[in-house]
Amino acid sequence: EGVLPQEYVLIKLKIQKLPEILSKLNEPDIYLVAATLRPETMYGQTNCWVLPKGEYEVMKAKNGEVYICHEHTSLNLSYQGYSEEQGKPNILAKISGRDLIGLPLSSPLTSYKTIYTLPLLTIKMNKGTGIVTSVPSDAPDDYRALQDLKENQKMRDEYHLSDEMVLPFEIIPIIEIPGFGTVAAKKVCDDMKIKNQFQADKLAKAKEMVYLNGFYNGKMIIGEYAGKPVQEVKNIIKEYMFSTNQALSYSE
Ligand code: A2H
Repeated sequence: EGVLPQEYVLIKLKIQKLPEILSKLNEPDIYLVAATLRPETMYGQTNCWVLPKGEYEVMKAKNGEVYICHEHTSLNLSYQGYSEEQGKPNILAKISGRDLIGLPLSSPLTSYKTIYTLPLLTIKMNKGTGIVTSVPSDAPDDYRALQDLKENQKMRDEYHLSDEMVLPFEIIPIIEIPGFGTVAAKKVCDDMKIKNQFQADKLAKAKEMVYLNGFYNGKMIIGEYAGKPVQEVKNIIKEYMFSTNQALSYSE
């Protein structure tokens, strides 16, 4: 880990229908917050990931909004202007990853009106919020984990996922990278014959390759900035989501 703080964009994914354990809090607007370094890829979200065994907190921020994230994140957020009192986040409840799986969500910029929370077994709980939004076109981890669920009915059954939460979600091409096409993560995973989400070394290489090439050579092919280089629009899209209150700034 570096010495400098990492700055993330937290994407707000609103829970469309609260489960009992959350509806009893009488807070109508509750968001999963997912940490990303690639705000310009949010056009391609197909689902959101949580760690089934993870423990999350439900935090009421000083602006009245309610966020779900890992406890280290709520504590950090309390020092970053999101709480009345620094170091004292207002925690309404705790909830396990398992209880978040299968929830319908609305998320910024994606063309899917509803996406679902799905299990990802490789989430690190000491990083970001412990919640990751999934962009299978450009993130090899996301591509491979979504394929795992699509190809494996047993795995879907294990997490009580209906087919509708997984199978209809096609990859959305959002960025063209010369030499990689418009679904770079799929190309690299297929080329490297990555078989599942647990092939950590191969996935790390794939991620690095797609990430660097996407940033330096990628061009948007969707949305308002179609035709523009990723480098040029990354911050514009980030600021747009901040100013419309669809995302939060967070560092750790
Ligand atoms: B990125 P860094 Cl399209 N555990 O967002 C595992 N992965 C996590 C995480 C956690 N606790 N918190 C965040 N992440 C993911 C989009 C994306 C991302 C694309 C392409 C590459 C990419 C959509 N998923 O990341 O270790 C999040 O996935 C490649 C760097 O803090 C976040 O950005 O450097 C990224 O890893 C943060 O990684």
